[in-house]
Amino acid sequence: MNLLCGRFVIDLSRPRVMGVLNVTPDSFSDGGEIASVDRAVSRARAMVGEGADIIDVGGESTRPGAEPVPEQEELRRVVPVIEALAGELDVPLSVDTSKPAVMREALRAGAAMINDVTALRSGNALAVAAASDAALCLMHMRGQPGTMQQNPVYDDVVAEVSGFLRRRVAEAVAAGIRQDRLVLDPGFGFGKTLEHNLELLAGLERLVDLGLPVLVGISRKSMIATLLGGRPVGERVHGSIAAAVIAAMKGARIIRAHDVGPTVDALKIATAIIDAGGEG
Ligand code: HH2
Repeated sequence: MNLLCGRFVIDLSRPRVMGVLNVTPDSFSDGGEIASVDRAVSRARAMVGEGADIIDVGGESTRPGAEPVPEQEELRRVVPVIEALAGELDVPLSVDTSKPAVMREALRAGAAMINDVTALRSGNALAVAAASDAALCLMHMRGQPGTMQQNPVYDDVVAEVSGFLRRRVAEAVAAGIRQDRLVLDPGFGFGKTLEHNLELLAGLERLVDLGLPVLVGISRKSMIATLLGGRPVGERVHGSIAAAVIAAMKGARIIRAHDVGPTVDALKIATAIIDAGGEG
C-alpha cells in the first residue's frame, strides 16, 4: 500500500511514524517548548534522526478545552517553520490545521500532507485539498475541542466513526481526490470517553477494513494517563508505546507520536512479528 504525498510516495507496507512538532504555546504535551523557528528545526531534525517518516507541524492546540487560534497567528507560527524544514529535511512535512488559508500557505511553503482533525469540513478546505497533490488525513471528531469531552454519546462508536469516515471519503472522491492520497483516523480523545477510545482501539480492524491506511494518534493522551492512574505527560511513554504496538498489530499504518525513537524501536519489533505471521 502506497500513499501519494506531494513529491513523496510513502511505502506503507510497514507502519510508519509521524513525529509531532507542536509550535503552540499551549499544547497539552509539549506546549511552549518550541518557541522559535530554530528550535523547531532542531527538534524536527532530531525526530528524523530517530527515524520519523513524516513531521506533523501544528500551530493550534486541539486539546479538550483549547481556545481557537486566529488565522493570522496560526500562519505566523506554522509557515516559517514549514519553509525552514522544507529546505532542510528530506521527509514529507504535514500541516496539522483545519483552516483552508493555513493549508494553502503551508502547501506553498513545502508541506506534502494536510492533517485535518475536522476532515476537510471547514470552508473551502476540500477544494484547497483537491487542488493540491498532498496526502490528506481525514479524522473523526465529535463536536469542537472547546466542548467535545462534555458527555459524548454513541450507540456503537466503531460503526459511527466508520460511517463518518466513509462519508468523508465519498465527498473527497466526489471532489476529484484520488483514494491513494487519503488516510483515515478515528480521532482518539476527540469527543470520546475512555471507554469509547478503548472500543475504537479494540475494534480498529473494522476501520482498517475500509481499505485505506489508518493513522492512530494516542501518544501521551489522557486515556494513557487515566489507565496508569493519572500520570503526568512526561511519564506516558511506555503506555503510549503499548498502544502504538497494539494499533500496528491491528493494521494501523501511521503512528503519530511525540516520543519518536522509542516508538520506532517498538514498531520494528511489531513489524517483525507481523511479517512472521504473513500479514500486512
Ligand atoms: N491528535 C492531536 C492533534 N492532531 N491529528 C491526528 N490526525 N490524529 C490525532 O490523534 C491528533 C491530531 C492532539 O495531540 P497533540 O498535537 O499532541 O496536542 P495539541 O492538540 O494540544 O497540540
